[in-house]
Amino acid sequence: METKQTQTERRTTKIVSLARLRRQHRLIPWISLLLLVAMIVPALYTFAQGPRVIQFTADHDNRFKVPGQKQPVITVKAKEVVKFRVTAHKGTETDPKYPGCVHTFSIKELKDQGWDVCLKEGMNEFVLVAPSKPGDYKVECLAKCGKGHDDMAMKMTVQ
Ligand SMILES: [Cu+2]
Repeated sequence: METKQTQTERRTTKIVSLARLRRQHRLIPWISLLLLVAMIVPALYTFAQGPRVIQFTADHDNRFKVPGQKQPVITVKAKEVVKFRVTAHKGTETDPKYPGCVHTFSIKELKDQGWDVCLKEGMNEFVLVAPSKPGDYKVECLAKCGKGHDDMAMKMTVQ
């Protein structure tokens, strides 16, 4: 036979564990929210960063120049989205076949994928997607820009 005291104790324990359970349940929405934030923040961060920027110059002496490099080479990853920031300066001639362009930024075998960009005097910004096939590609200027035009080229390495 249970005493009145043990009955009360058991009832108290039940109430206490019920209260604990309710408290734990109250945490669930907060934990879910925290998890959601933990998932969204890195995604937003990646999105806000945007594509990698590659800068170079298509100069008045009809040469491509990459800062810090003697022989200009640009390196991208296969299928990478790249933002180009190109400063272009007019050479000794302009090509009537490319009106308004002081040079072009072209890769012959990738022309149909947008890799044929008219470079206007000053700052040019454009976004391109790197080819999926790794290897070395030849970047050329296709607008006859005067002395040195035939050698106006640089290498793009796709990794
Ligand atoms: Cu040229």
